[in-house]
Amino acid sequence: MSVIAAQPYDYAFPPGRLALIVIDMQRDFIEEGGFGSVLGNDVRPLAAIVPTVRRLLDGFRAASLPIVHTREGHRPDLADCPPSKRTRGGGTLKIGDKGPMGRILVDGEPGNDLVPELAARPGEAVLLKPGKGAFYATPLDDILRRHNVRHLVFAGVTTEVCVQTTMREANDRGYECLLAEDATESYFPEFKAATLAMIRAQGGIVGWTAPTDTIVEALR
Ligand code: TIU
Repeated sequence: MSVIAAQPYDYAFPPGRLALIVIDMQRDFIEEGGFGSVLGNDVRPLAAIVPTVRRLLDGFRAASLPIVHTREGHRPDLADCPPSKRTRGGGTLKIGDKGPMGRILVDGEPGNDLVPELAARPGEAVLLKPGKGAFYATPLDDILRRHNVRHLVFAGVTTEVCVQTTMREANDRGYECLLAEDATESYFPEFKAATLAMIRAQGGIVGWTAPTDTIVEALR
């Protein structure tokens, strides 16, 4: 087994059998002028992790390991968007409405694209996910089974919403989950800190956390 120094203890994985899941690094959550910033969030902390996520991606690319990107979004007809999700918040801008970067959280719109620095390369899967968790209503589990991996590294946004939800879904499906601490971010720093703490509490009840450099070094 290969080993990565992590919290709450070393993370072990079979060499060559590790996949990277990059959650929702889409323009609407990360770029100034997108949906996230229009809602009043400060997107700068999220934009700041882009180079770190890129280092992680490049480490997995150099090691020829599987990579899956996700985008939170819906079909243009919104058939996969429950009304409860569309109306939540009661604001004027709803999913499917015209936002600053096209229709909000709709597949094919500019705001739903991954930020250009983190664009997928040929051979990397990009999944459209209608939920917060990336296993719900997507072929993620099938893709990972086809790659024969049970060990997953996570990056992306936001730590406590889509990243944590996906890690919990993966954990319940028997995957061993490692979160790259500095390749994930939240609009709320206290939520990120709490999420890292709760993932590794109780002996790693959801999984492990480690810095990106430590993970990339272990892939070499
Ligand atoms: N990707 C993701 O986390 N979607 C969200 O809706 N996050 C929020 O923090 N709102």
